[in-house]
This record gives sequence, C-alpha cells and structure tokens, in this order.
Amino acid sequence: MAIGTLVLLRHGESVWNAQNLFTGWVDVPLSEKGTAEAIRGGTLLREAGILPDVVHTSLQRRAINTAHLALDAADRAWIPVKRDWRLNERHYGALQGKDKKQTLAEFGEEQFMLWRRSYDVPPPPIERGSEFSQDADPRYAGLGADLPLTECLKDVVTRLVPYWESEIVPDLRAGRTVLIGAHGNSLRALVKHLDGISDSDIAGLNIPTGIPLRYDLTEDLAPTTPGGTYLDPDAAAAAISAVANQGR
Ligand code: DG2
Repeated sequence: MAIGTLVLLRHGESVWNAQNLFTGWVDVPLSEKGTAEAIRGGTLLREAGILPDVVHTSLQRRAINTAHLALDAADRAWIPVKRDWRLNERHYGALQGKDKKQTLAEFGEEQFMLWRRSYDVPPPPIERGSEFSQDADPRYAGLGADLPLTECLKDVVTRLVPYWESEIVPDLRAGRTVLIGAHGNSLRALVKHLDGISDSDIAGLNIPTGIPLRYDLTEDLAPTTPGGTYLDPDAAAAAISAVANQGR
C-alpha cells in the first residue's frame, strides 16, 4: 500500500543559471523565466489534483520563492513550511561565481565533469571570507564545524538523508502530501537515495528547473514507479538535456 505522495520541485531558473555560473550556496534570485517556471509548476500541481499539505525547502531564496509561487498558483500558499540547510544546494567550493563554459575550457572535460557530476570528488574549497563564501551569513551562524567549504554529492547525501528520515518521512507516514522545494544537486542526492541509484549511474541524472516530479512510495519507502513521474514529461526531457549540456 502506498503512503503519502512526495513531489520534488527544483527551483525555477535563477539569474546565475541564466548566466551559466556555478552557484552552490550563493543566494541568487529567480530570473523572470524562473518565476514563470515556478508559477507553471504550481499550475501543473493544480491540474494534476495534487494538494500539498506541507512544504520543506532549503534556506535559499530561489527554492523558497519557487515553492511559494508554485503553492500560490495551486491555491496552497497557506500550508505549513519547514526550512533547513540540509536541503541546500551542494556547496560548489571555489567554483562558486565561476563561469561554467570558461571552467570547462580552462580545466578540460574530464576535470569539469568530475567536479560537476562525480559522486565523491569535491571542487577545491572556497577561501573563508572571500566574495562568494557563506561564513558571515547569519542563517548559517549555528552550523559551526558543519558549515561546508565545498561538497561532493556524497557529502550532500550524508547531510540530507538524516533530514529526510527525521523530518520528511514522518510527514509522509502521517498521510501528508509533501512538496520539497530544493536544487539540482540536493534533489539528485535524494533521488539517488530513493531509487537506489549507484554511485556511478547517478552521474547521468539531471533534474530540470520548475517541473514537479511526483513519487508515490510504498510502506518501506520504495518508489512505486522508479524515477518518479514528471508532471510535464515532454518539457522535462528537453530541460534535462539542457542541464546535461550546460557549459558546452
Ligand atoms: C546549480 C547546479 O544549482 O549546477 O549550483 O550551479 O540547482 O541551485 O541552480 P541550482 C549550481 P550543476 O551541478 O547542474 O552544474
């Protein structure tokens, strides 16, 4: 028997996605296109008859605002919200603020893809106090030694799964429909966990902006449909290949 429905929503296009810059923990806003994608995501939820009862987001405005715009479009802006840094995007270390195309040209395909998609090779750490570091950001003041200076996907799995288990699974077990507003790589980490994707195969998985991905889960938290179901599969397929080809 299925327990509650889970919907994963990567934020709409951000202004740095539009400029092809590595973003990570830098708190950039949505672009105009991203705002429209978020509203469209909510319309898709409404049309599918999916009514979230609770929303979990990262601490980053592109995910917070996308979830809000989507819920507003679905007439669910009033539901309870939980936010946590464990849903944040992967910290992109010293690559934060760098142009993806220039990085590819400077370091070559192999290194570029190791940094972007390998499971366990983090980019070089960001320098404390540098322009795109978060060490003076008050929202992370309580993190202490947990504040990352860089992360690989494995690090994201390590910090995200405890939040999944302690905060999100109880909502699902209570029969709630849960919306998660998060990011390309934090959602890749969650999908890896849900679908049991291997460390090497996860390199080939990309998540498009603004298109809700629905999962129905069994009692033992296995997806009834492996990989879930995008609410607009054609748009998702096109957007997935655009993400895969970023930097080229
Ligand atoms: C992107 C993902 O994260 O980039 O940090 O640049 O989802 O928060 O826009 P998001 C970033 P890639 O790993 O796909 O290059």
